[in-house]
Amino acid sequence: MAATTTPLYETLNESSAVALAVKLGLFPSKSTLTCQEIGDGNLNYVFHVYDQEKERGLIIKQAVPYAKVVGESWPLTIDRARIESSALIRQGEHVPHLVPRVYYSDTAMAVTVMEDLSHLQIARKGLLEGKNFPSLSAHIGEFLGKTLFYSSNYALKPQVKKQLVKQFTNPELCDITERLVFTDPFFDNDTNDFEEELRPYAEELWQNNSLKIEAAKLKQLFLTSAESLIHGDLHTGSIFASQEETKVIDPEFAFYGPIGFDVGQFIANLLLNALGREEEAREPLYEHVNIVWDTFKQTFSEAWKKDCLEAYSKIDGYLEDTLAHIFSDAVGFAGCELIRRTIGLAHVADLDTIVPFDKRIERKRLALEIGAVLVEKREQLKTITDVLKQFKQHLKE
Ligand code: SR1
Ligand code: MG
Repeated sequence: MAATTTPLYETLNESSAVALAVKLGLFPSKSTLTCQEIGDGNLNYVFHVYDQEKERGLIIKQAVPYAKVVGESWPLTIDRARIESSALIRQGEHVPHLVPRVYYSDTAMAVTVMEDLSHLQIARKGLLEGKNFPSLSAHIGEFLGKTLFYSSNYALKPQVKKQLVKQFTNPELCDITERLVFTDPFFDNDTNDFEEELRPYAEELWQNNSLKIEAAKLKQLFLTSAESLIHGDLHTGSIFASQEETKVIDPEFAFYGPIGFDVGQFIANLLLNALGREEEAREPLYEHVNIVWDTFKQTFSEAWKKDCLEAYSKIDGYLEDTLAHIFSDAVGFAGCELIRRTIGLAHVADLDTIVPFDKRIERKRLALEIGAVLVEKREQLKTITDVLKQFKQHLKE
């Protein structure tokens, strides 16, 4: 059974998507428009409407009242469309060059009409083709530094921030992450999905109580730490990129959560891509990991020095202490992401397309091993160099 919608909700198809774009005055009525459903994500429909003559397009995204990846048996709130368009608008206030422009949104229809980014490529696809997107990590570092700082208590009056926490309460999408990232992969749960050859390693992980306690602590942080308006699903499939441009899309999982979550998920997805590559091709990914952390740290610190409202902000050591806790959280969250993308429900092509099969299993085994180290040793790993050292060491053994 699908989630609740109102009578104003109607599922779009290619012709009603075109009609909507014309009705909204986004194209003149006589335009020669084409439309294609291009959604390849797990949850929504995405229509690309294109004016052949003017060579101009736009995107109409619609949330359906269930998870598309599973079907109507998995009801899912369409409120995620409201969350997504509001998050894009807020992010656009701080990093307009790094998110798509929103032209229109309608909560009842669960529709967001936004900038056409089809001149760009999904970063995961490009990375899999061996592209390195030189600007990617500096852009994402800036995105993280600005969006996370300016939505936090460091930059906002407590009353304003509390209102935002309410506006961005997103229980159903958070529940997906709580289960698929933080719970199911750590237990022998039916939602898990992995090759039989990985079972001994999965079982080892399920029997590792100290790892499970650390995973439980990270889950608690995700459940309770309302630090900033986070993207909530910042993997490389949520990013469009080219050599020069980067746009972060799909913030339907956005809510007030721990700052380290977005940072950790992005780093983990870079590492997942590195795991699919041969040694000589991994360096650009390591550079991205270094750059994203350094740029995040620098952007966040500059914003803090310029705009921090907190009375304690100028106390020596407070900023450094804040960055240190964000870092260890991010390392732990990165570990959870490595584990869940290997044995959980939602996989990544970076691992699943590794050939031959034996190599795939070996790299997945390493993903589990490294993931567990990042979760368990997150407090000991003090710098991004320490994290990369661990990663490289495991790949060599
Ligand atoms: C049912 S949704 C599965 C995954 O896809 C999304 O992009 C999130 O990563 C979620 O965990
Ligand atoms: Mg998504």
